[in-house]
Amino acid sequence: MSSAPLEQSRTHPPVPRPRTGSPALDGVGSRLTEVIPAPVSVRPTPGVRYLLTAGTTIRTSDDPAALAVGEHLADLLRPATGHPLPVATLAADDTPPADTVTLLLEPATEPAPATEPDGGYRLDVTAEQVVIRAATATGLFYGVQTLRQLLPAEIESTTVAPGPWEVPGGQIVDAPRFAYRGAMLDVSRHFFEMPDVLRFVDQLARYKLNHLHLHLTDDQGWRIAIASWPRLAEIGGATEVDGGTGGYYTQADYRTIVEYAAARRITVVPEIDLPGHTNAALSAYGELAPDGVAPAPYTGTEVGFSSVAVASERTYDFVDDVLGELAALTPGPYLHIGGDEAFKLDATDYGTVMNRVQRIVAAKSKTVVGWHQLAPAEHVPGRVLQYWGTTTSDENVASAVRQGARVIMSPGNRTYLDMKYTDATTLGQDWAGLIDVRTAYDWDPGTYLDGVPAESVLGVEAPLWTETIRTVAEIEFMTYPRLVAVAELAWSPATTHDWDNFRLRLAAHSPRWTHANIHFHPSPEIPWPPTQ
Ligand code: NGO
Repeated sequence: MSSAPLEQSRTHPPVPRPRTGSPALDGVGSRLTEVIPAPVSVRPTPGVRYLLTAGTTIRTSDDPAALAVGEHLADLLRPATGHPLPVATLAADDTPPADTVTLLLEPATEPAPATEPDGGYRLDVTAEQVVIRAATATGLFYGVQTLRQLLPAEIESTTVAPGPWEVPGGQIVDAPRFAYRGAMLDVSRHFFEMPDVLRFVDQLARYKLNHLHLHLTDDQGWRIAIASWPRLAEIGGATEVDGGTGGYYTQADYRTIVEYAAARRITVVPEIDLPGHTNAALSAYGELAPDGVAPAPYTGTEVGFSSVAVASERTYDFVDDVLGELAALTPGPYLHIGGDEAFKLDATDYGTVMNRVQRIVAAKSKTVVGWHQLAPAEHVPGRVLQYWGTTTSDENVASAVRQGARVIMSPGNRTYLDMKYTDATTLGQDWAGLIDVRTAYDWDPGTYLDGVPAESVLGVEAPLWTETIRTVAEIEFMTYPRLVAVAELAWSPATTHDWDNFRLRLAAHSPRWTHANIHFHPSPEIPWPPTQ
């Protein structure tokens, strides 16, 4: 990871660490009221603490998925605590021993998490034990992410820290608002190696995001090996913006990403951008180009100049083969087919190609996701439009929603992680505006777009386009803290929405990021605690 000229210097005087919630809560107790995303309900038991010690054990229901979440918890806690934290299952009628963190699968756990969206849990902390109950292992996983935030910030340290590892007493009852909570990484404009992608997955999991959208193809690079069309990756993957060496994921790499994400309850949504944003594919196979001639590789940052040949059957062989291989590699329900900025095609040709592509996706038993320019294409059951506009009304989207389409909200001027925070931000673009934390946070995905009621909103996603982004440090600087704001919009009930409270909770999280070596933008909107 090379370090970039990030704006790490603070532009404001440090202010005292904020105390949120009841004034009766001390520094440990206040952690209960600083959880992000804000839970459905939080009831502190002032003065009560659970102390995690060298004798603490982790017990789970006798179920492989619950056991895996228990192992995940131990993996998260062992580096900083240095404690052994042995993990084992409990027989059905066993009561957990004292000094235990217990993860229980209980179908009847409130708030009814067996229904969509999956992921509800209840967390109880007493002086004797911590118990997380959920109807599904996904709910247990989210309870674990919350527990992580109840421990001191040093729990994020990769080396042993002194503790004490106190957890504030109380109860949290929680469940997600939206089923789809995501982030996108553009691996085409700049290629990111496997460890970088896996680290990005870890960042999503921390804040209960559950979809990783990989923008795998664009004009500047084709990043996934396709066995039936090998030159796509070999030639189309060999460059990137500004002419770097690029790269691509083998199918084994892609499977590794899928498995790593699945272990963190994250579904991979692969995108093959069609019919535009295809110069890398055309440079590898000239037969796909409208004039049959392979263009030169493209290393600039313009958009809208490329298109596959609409009238050629080879185009549909290509689409069928690529989406077939990707569908076979992808256990999740979605295939994202792009559909944005196809400026080389008129509406008729666009409809011709995208209607066929949508049918190919359906034939692979997958659900179509497309950027919202796909709205006028014919309705296929279940399809999902990703709104990236900068206005709050779009008649094509509203009309598609009336036919049953669902929407992922990614308004460009709210959620685009490649937009600059301020005029002084050296990375990123500003075509959709400047997005500091309040702009990213202060809107409601359920009421944002005219004609798109909350029931039609599948969820929220923050895309990170990488025309200007080259390193993990840069990814994290553009992601933190805006992705955390978007995660709260996607998870928390609208009734918890409160900027004044959010900025205090966010401030309290920065020591966690520092211990985890996460770069972040020290926004002047947030009263960050003094640096230790
Ligand atoms: C647009 C465009 C992308 C750019 C991005 C930069 C969409 C969906 N298409 O978003 O090609 O990379 O803006 O902000």
